[in-house]
Order: sequence, then structure tokens, then C-alpha cells
Amino acid sequence: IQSQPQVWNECLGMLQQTDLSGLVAGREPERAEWIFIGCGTSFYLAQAAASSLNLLLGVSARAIPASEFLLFPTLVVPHDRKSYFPVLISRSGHTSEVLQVARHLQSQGISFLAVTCDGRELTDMTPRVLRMPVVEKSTVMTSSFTSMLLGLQYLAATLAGKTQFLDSLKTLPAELNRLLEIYTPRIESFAQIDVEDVAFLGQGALYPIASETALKVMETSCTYAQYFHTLEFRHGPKSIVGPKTLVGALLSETGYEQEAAVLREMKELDAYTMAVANTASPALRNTADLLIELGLSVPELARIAVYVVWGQLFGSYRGLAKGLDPDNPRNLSRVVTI
Ligand code: F1P
Repeated sequence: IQSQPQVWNECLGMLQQTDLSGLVAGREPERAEWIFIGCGTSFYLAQAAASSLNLLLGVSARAIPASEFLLFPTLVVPHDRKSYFPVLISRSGHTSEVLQVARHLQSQGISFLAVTCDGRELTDMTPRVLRMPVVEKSTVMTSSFTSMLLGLQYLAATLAGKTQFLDSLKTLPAELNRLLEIYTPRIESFAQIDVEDVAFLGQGALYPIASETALKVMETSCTYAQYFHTLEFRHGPKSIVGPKTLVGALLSETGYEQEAAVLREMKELDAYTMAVANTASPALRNTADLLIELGLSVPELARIAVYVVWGQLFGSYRGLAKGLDPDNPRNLSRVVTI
């Protein structure tokens, strides 16, 4: 987790040297529907990438878990089967559900892009490969998630010709370094709280980040954590809230007031509260038991990788506080094969 500024720097350097347009050559990416496919963390990454492509390139993009593609293809694949551009995401490149999708696409003659950090099994099946230079020993995906996200945002901004966005991404490693120094000790001490239920909330492009945050807390601290669109939390889920609940909100600019109001309501219901915001209002300072204020002067979409780091840290410190090894969660293996 702490190595992410350095890893991001290496990834951004590599991306600058890569012919990214070549990855989609002959596919007319503006006209096809992009379908991002992955499992687990790579599925949430698929969702974040789909939002990014949509917002940066103005294309139609969505994400599906590999299992949906395999089990219910008629629900998820366009009827005109050649009109979509699949992007298969897998840190390992060996997850069998993803490999089955790749084999199916190959058999249909449908060209796809593979995004990965290591495995060759997936990348041997396509000439279109975006391989991020990330070596991650942990079972749990942290820097691989953020690095592949930056890679896909970089690809989208390059295809869209958005050079200012690319410049924004390049400022993130130094900013994250600064933020880690400030917030790591605060999160370590906050993670000593005793909670039974955890929920992370986000809207828009921050919804997949809230989802990944919850998954991280589940994996690293063996604590059941859920995720919701922030305003959806009022429509039922809030009934779980009490003094042993942690509610974390990842606040957007667009929905700031409404999202902050939800967190305030949860505080009034006695929940522990955690907030990640770019700029916090005085009211939010009173609401959040732990406030992470990013203070980034880059577009909102360019910040989303930074939003996930605090849940990675919280989960790991919570796991340590429970006497667990956050790198090796119970029941979980690095690669899921079936
Ligand atoms: C995806 C994944 C991870 C999870 C665990 C098992 O792997 O589900 O999200 O944390 O490590 O595998 P991959 O397909 O991205 O390698």
C-alpha cells in the first residue's frame, strides 16, 4: 500500500513510452460498446474503468463479472455480437473464469484487450495487451488495482486527446506520498475501533471505489463490509446502523451536500463515521470521526485512484488489530481456479 506512489510513477513512465492507440487499432473504439470483464477486485476495476471511458471518451461502456458472461451471455452481450470491444482484466492472468471468457472470444473471432500485471496464460491469447509493471506479493490486490486503473484512465485520456487529464494523472504519485505521511498514523489509530458492521458509500465513478473499499476491508480484516450508492443507504440498509457500525462515505463534488447529509444522519444514529473528500466543509469536519481531505487540484475523475487507498489502510490496520495477517486472508487464494 505504501509503495503506491513509487509504483504509480513507474507505471506512468511506462505508459508514456507505450503506443496506446495501437492497443485498439482497427476497432473504432468510439463506435463499439466497451465491455470490461473481471472477477473480484478486477470486476470493481472494470466498473471504474467503464465510468472513466464513458466520461473521458464519451463512449458507451459497462462492466460485467466474468461469471455473468459465461452463465448468462444473452443478458450481457449485445445481440449484434461483433459490435462490442471486450477488455479482460486480471492481475494474475490465470483466473479461470476470465480465461474461459477469453477462450470463448477467441473461438468467435472477437478481438479483445487484456489488462494484467503478470500472467501469460491470458496474454498469450491476444496481441492487444496492457501489462502494468507491478509486482505484488500479497494475495490481496492493492497497488495492482490502482495501477491498472491509472493505466486504463491513461488509455482513455490518450484516445480522447485529453492532455490536461494526462498531466493531472502525473501529479498523483507526489500527492499520494504527501497524503500517506499525514493519514497513515491517523488511520492506524482509528482502526482500533471495535465494529461489527461496515458499509462504504459512494456515487458515480466513486461507487466502484466504495465497492472495492468494502471488499478490501472484508479481505484484509475478515469483517463483513457492504457497499451502496450513498443515497440508497437511507432506503433500508440504515436499519443496521448502531454504535458498532462504521459508515464510510467517499464524497463527490457533484453530490457533496446530499452525501454529507447521509453521513450526518448515520452519525446521529451513533455510527462511527469515516469520510474521504477532496475539500471538506466545516460541517463534515464535525461529522466525520476520521476525515481524509485530499486537497487535489485535478479533475474529480483523476482523483478516484487516490480515494481507495484509505480503505486499503483501514482494512489492513483493522486486520492487524484483530491479530490477522492482512496479506493472507482466511479462505482466499491468490488465483481462483474452478
Ligand atoms: C481476482 C481475484 C482477486 C482476489 C483474490 C482472488 O484476481 O478475485 O480480486 O482478491 O486475489 O482473485 P485476478 O483475476 O485479477 O488475478
